[in-house]
Amino acid sequence: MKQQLEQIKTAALEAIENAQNSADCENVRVKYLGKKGELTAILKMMGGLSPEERPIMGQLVNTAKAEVDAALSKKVEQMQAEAEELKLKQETIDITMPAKQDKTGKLHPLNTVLNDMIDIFQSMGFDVVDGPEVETDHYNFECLNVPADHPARDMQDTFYLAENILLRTQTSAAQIRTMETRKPPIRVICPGRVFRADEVDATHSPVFHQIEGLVVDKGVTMCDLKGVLEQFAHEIYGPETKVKFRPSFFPFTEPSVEVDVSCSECGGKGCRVCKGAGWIEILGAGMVHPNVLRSCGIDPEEYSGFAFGIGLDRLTTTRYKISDIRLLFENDKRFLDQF
Ligand code: 2U9
Repeated sequence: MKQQLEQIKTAALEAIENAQNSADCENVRVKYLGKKGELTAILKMMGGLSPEERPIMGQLVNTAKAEVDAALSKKVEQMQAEAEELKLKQETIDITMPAKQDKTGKLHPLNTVLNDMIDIFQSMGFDVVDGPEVETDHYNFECLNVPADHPARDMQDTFYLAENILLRTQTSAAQIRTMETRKPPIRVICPGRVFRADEVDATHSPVFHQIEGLVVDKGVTMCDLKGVLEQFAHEIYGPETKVKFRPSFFPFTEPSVEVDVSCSECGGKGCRVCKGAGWIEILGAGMVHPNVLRSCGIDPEEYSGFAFGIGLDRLTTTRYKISDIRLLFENDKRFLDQF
């Protein structure tokens, strides 16, 4: 029986030595130490031994069982350690690898130019106001002294949504609303999208962007208008830029002017950018028409004001030498990534 015990123990230790994985170890445990295992079975055979032999044999079997159990535990621990080491090796991070570039968003060129313009006007004391894109005929045209037979009020030029409801053609309506709710002194700019039923081409889009400005106070004159707009032109194009005021006409301002700046590309000599003129038109402006002040409940005998309108898209295309205005609206990442 002793010999049989020795054989079982040797076989068990050999099986443990040869185990390749945890399933093999479990099979060895069941085969030798389990309820019906070989070492358990040998204990049951001890009934045939003499009372003197029984405790000796019992001790031998228990020692053998403990030896197999310890070898098995050691093997399992060793396998777990090996698996852990392999896992760590596979998960090793190479800290010398270059990091993945994080993709961050960028400002659209229109927003960059708009932010610059807002900074300039805010530094001169202007507030930024907002207004609805869907407007009434009253706020968009009537209050601005645009007569009923003016071509701008034609269905061909304005997007009407219903009778007397339209997509604003300029941001002036927001300034009309400001004059209704605030008392002078008023100094506001209103940036936003505007809509006109234009044919689409490289320089025209039915949706474009404006910044309009309005100043109303006692004693505001054309000198104030010139001072503010010259300051604006010098901040945007540089202090050496020449600024020219040409007489013009708008229904909402009287007198009205259009403002040109000397071409920053050629310094005024004439080039492809300014189409040989040496000047680039940047905005329209004028003294607010007395009828416009009156329509908002402001007495033109007591107050006066000036207003201006700047096309943001043209300012952006000339600054960045963008050849086609449509690129500003297409959101092509290849185009936008260049700014
Ligand atoms: C009020 C009264 C008057 C705003 C003005 C212009 C002249 C002008 C154009 C510039 C380029 C439109 O986007 S554009 O095509 N605008 O020439 N805008 S005066 O006059 C106002 C505004 C508000 C209450």
